[in-house]
Amino acid sequence: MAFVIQNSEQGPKAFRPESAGCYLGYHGIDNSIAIEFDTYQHGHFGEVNSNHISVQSNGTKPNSADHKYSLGQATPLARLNDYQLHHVVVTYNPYVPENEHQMTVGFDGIDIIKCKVNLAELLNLENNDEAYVGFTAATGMCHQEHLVYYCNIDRLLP
Ligand SMILES: [Ca+2]
Repeated sequence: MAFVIQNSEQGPKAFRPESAGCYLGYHGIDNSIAIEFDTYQHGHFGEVNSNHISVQSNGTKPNSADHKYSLGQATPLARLNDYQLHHVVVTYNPYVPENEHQMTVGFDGIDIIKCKVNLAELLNLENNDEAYVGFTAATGMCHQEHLVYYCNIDRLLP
């Protein structure tokens, strides 16, 4: 599954049915960034294992599940599909000093990914800071349940 920030011209209908299976539902959504939670290893995507989190973007072009578009990735200590709830926190602060990371992905209390990414420069956003957020998920020949137990989005900066 993936947490997706996007400002595609298709708006909330940007989900692409052809991006099932290994494409996790976000592949092909233009003008987007996705934080994927991937439990299957596809060798042709350069994935390191079957239990990884990756921040994926191709800027304003259609996004890709290929890891050559990864801005940062990590393997969490726990299995993503261990039937347990995991606490994920994605933090984005564009106002950090130039040499620091604007985006972090925390998993069960540990920041495991830090990315230097400025969404206003990477993507074409409404009013330079507005976009759709949501989740996509997909499986191919295998079956898996994806559960978002709670989602809260806080805007901490003006
Ligand atoms: Ca992947």
